Amino acid sequence: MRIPRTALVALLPLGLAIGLAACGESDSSAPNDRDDASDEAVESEETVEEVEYEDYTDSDEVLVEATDNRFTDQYVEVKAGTTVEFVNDGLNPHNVFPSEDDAFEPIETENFDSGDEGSVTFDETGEFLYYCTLHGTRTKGMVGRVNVVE
Ligand SMILES: [Cu+2]
Repeated sequence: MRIPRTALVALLPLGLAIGLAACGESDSSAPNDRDDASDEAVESEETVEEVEYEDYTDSDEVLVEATDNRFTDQYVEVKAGTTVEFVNDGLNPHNVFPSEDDAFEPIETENFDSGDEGSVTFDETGEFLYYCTLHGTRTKGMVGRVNVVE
């Protein structure tokens, strides 16, 4: 039985989500969630939609496949301390970057060509969004999430 985890996370200034290519832009105003309840996202923020996670909380190691151009399983729930292994089963190079800068150490393109593997260990709880910078934006396209629970 899996429990769908729902969480609204006010994540990114909208400009960042759209103007992704010019990364490195830093936070001029820290996001805060004072107005979560309203049905329209605050103009300057993007509300991240809820997703249903595959429950891997019984597994110590979880495999996520990158193919051309998606992650499978796209949404996984794991317990803190779990290592998520990413495998590039596609024909093209990909990468795995946190949507929120520095949330975890990225898997760089040069280390994630077809057939390559890379792993990320999630020690802290929380919802971690990630994406392939070659085939997605921080919130759309080739994206995925890891929800880390106790
Ligand atoms: Cu990709």
